[in-house]
Amino acid sequence: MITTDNKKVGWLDRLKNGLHRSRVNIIGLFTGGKVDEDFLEELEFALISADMGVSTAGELLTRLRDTIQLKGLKTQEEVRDALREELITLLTPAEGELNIDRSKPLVMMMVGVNGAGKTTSIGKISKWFAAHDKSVLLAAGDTFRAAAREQLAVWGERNRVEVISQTGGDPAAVAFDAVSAGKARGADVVIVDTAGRLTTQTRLMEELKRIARAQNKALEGAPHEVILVIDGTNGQNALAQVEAFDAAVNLTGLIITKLDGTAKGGVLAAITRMRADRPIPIYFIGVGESIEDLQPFKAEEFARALVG
Ligand SMILES: Nc1nc2c(ncn2[C@@H]2O[C@H](COP(=O)(O)OP(=O)(O)OP(=O)(O)O)[C@@H](O)[C@H]2O)c(=O)[nH]1
Ligand SMILES: [Mg+2]
Repeated sequence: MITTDNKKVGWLDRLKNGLHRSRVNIIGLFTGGKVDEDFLEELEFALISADMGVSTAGELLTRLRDTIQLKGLKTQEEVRDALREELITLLTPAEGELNIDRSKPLVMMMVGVNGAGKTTSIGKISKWFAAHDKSVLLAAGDTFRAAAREQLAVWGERNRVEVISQTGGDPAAVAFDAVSAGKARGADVVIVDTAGRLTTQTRLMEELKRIARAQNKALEGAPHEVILVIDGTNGQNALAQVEAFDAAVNLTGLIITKLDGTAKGGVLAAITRMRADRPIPIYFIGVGESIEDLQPFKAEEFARALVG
């Protein structure tokens, strides 16, 4: 998604601004003083406050203490470099590129809690695909609300992307129709939007399975990607969302939005660590509402934005 160097600089600044609160708390500790137990404890607290959670921050600090001993690090500046490296190592398994050429059409299903940013992200991604000469078909699987259908329809018109919808219809039927249409028309990508749902709404979580099965009936192997969209300001609750949606529909990727508001950012480290054995790639992160505000996740970029 990164097209020019100019855009890239703008993006990095936006990411840094977005993570401002955590950044100030963490970077503010590096005042050039001594590397003692008080300093390390304050650092651990700043990482916990940045939404990393107690265990991830604890693990980072254990590794950092080992490195300080092993390499005989003396200055805070050296410790900051070491912290950045540890964070990059922790986050790197979450880097992953969306490979859309492995099926035609490639079918992507978007899931998540209410208001996470699913429909907005679909809009941004479709626009990007369209700009790269990939034909996209959208399934308005959020059949509950007319506004949701309209939201996608507007996006579709703006970007010359066809939207399959059904007034008051069954989301599984809409998904089936869209994947069938995508197959028949030789579309490159079919994206299935779904209504937001809470992880505690058992019936709605079950419904997701049915929506996924309908896609598989229309095209074996579909959905190829099941992407959980997470609101970056949800903090540690994001972990529960990953577990619940993964248990229901086997997630293949994540998008973390709204890293521009009150989000603290550390939750990306917590999610990656939680799934250290079987990482779920974070395909994109979002720092705002315009199309350039959704960009691929890069561990080093993110670590630099968070801890300097
Ligand atoms: N600041 C900010 N706002 C965002 C971002 N992504 C989405 N939003 C806003 O979040 C709100 C909800 O976005 P939607 O895309 O409608 O969320 P959704 O997951 O489709 O919501 P439901 O369909 O109701 O579950 C909208 O006002 C978006 O403009 C982001 O990266 N940053
Ligand atoms: Mg929506």
